[in-house]
Amino acid sequence: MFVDNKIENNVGILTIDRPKALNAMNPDVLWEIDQSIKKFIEDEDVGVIILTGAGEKAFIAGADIKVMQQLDRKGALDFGKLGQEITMTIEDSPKPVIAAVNGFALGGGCEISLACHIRFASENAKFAQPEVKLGLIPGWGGTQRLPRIVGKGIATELIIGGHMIDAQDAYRIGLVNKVFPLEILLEESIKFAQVILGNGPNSVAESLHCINYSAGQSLINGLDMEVESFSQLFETKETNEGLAAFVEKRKANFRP
Ligand code: DAK
Repeated sequence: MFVDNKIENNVGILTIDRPKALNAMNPDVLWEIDQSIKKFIEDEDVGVIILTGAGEKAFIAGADIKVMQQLDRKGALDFGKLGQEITMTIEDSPKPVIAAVNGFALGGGCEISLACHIRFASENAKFAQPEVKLGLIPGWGGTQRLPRIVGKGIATELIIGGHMIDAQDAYRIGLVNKVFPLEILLEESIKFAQVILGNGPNSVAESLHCINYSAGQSLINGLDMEVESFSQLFETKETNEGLAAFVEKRKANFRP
């Protein structure tokens, strides 16, 4: 087993644990991540998912280079599709997924973090899309998601330079939301997860949906999607509860 899953107070914590290869992803690791994320999405006890790496050195040091060395074109296509499917499952998750990046997030590891809705990093975290150094290109969405997050110019520099940046630089360019000392990274990620859990689950899911799918849409189409999501919420108990709680001067109870 390369992935450890636990649920603490409605937060599903998925820890990638393959220390001898700095949590690099071989097909087994990828498959376990895929299954674990899907289970957390289906589990009613889970409202927010945190993805992190075991140990103090790596979040995920990328796809397993030794495995990639054995791939032919067909194998690369299958491996690439599995990775892309996982990043889509994460990005499309109606439950927020937080990457708690606790060390190296390289190549496919950086791409997994890019698919998460929020990235928190430890002070020792390092990010790179180093594929060009291996004669590759990012293949799990790096060329698509990185420019959307940090802008085309910076993303291009990172992808064709292949160099590593530290957590502070990642923060400066907007790649990570916050930086914490390693010892409190998970604790702070859980704290933010608890903030989200206090909010309406449907409102959170609809927000994620609108934010994700506004990219590439015209403003008019994006606004149409937003107003549709907004109005749908008026058929839910959650919205009744949220509005009533304000009027009655009490805290909303979205998860009775
Ligand atoms: N794969 C396999 N093993 C890895 C690994 C990786 N990505 N990263 C580290 N390891 C292993 C090392 O080989 C070493 O194992 P032993 O030699 O002891 O057996 C062990 O982890 C410890 O690593 P080091 O001894 O190198 O540790 P250092 O502290 O000296 O250096 C490092 C840490 C992270 C700087 C270094 O290990 C490193 O540069 N690792 C490679 C990082 C990298 O280039 N990652 C990106 C991989 S490319 C696709 C789509 C996407 C992708 C692929 C295909 N398709 C569409 C088909 C994704 C591509 C990538 O992710």
